[in-house]
Amino acid sequence: MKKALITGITGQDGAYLAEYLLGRGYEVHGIKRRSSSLNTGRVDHLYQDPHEENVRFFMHYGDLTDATNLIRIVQEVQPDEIYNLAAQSHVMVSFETAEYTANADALGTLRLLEAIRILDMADHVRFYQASTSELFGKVQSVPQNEKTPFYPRSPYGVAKLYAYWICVNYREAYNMFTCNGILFNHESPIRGETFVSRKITRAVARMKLGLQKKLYLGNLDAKRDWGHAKDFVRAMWLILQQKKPEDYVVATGESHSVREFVGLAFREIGAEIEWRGSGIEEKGIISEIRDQRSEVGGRDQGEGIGGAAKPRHLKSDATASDFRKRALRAGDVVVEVDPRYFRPTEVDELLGDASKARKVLGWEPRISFEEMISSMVKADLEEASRDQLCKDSGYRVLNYSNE
Ligand code: NAP
Ligand code: G4F
Repeated sequence: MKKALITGITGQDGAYLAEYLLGRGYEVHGIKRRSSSLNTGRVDHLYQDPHEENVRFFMHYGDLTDATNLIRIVQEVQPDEIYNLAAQSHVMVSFETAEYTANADALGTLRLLEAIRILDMADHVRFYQASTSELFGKVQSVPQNEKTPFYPRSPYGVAKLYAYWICVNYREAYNMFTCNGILFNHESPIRGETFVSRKITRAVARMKLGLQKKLYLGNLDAKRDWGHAKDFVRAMWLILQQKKPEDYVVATGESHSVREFVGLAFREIGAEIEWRGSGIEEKGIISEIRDQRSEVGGRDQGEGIGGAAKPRHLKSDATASDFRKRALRAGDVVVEVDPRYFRPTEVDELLGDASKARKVLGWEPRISFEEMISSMVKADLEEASRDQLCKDSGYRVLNYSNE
């Protein structure tokens, strides 16, 4: 049985990858950080009581900033494949925590590679590095592929640039099987709440249920090549199954603006958005509310992560009357620009060319941009409805919507 070690298993990609590898018969080990409250929500459905037989899912406490701990875990687990997904992954936050981001994202990668070397495992361990389209930053050509020069635009991008090159260097210097997956943005219902995609779908769901009045965003013109995380973790695995270690761009080949994302998310709840004004005065206003049946109840229905059943108290025939009851009306200003979300240096537009991944790995995305947004809004409606139930029952509901 193949053994995989995943750093960042409690994150979006770690959870999907763990599920995917377990499905392929792997024994999966994950590194989680100690935190003051539980941080395993995304993988709780994979947990197996260690006292049971045939357990294939294990978690180890660890941190990418702690070399001795990484060496010990790699030694204990003796993995065939290591997927280094752990990172301080928020671009905006990296401007505030630049040193920590470099420590975890850049040096963390080096520590893992050194652990492999120190333990004499360099000749048989396969190593995947979670590289990023943020490396292209201020893009030097459109679309971006494996040959496009890098120009990172944030401490995060710069830290990831080190990680990218140290993987290439260890491949060339020590003949190690190290690969970079240069992944463009990928989202899902379990995306962190402060990335723009989830911030939008969460706000839309909460507005529909009257739990939030407005969504404040930064750069509405930013364009990203957004795919679904489930498709992207499949590419990670494929990258490590090849004969030769190489680097691959993984992307959908479609680019959409933040503004477009907002429009589609609102459409999912039957509301049309009209944009008025420009610059920091631009506003998103509801121009129309359709009498639309909106399904509530399920993120990636029928599958492992979050495949929860529809809560009983929810009506499946939510209609325009819900909007009337819950406050959203045509003419409402629902989106405003807040310059606090502008970045000191921005990546304006990303568009990936994944021809190599398509040709060599036979990879292509299966979930469209529209399907992804739809699944995210539905899942957030389910979550918001839980909050709504609490609120309607007189309990306090926290509002941390505009982070
Ligand atoms: P994510 O949801 O933010 O997950 C990051 C994971 O890393 C979490 O499990 C987090 O633990 C863990 N982590 C953070 N700092 C750590 C440290 N010092 N030691 C150990 N673990 C640490 O990120 P994601 O979206 O799944 O992305 C996975 C990887 O792909 C990241 O490296 C990211 O930079 C990269 N990437 C992501 C995208 C994308 O669009 N999602 C695109 C390209 C590349 P906690 O749960 O305790 O916070
Ligand atoms: O969702 P974002 O924060 O993702 P970003 O910066 O593209 O980074 C993500 O994708 C990278 C791959 O390219 C990963 F490496 C990285 O780990 C992370 O997963 O922002 C997307 C765009 C940006 O241009 C940002 O300025 O949306 C713009 N934006 C506009 N308003 C906002 C907001 N971003 C956030 N987070 N919050 C806003 O209110």
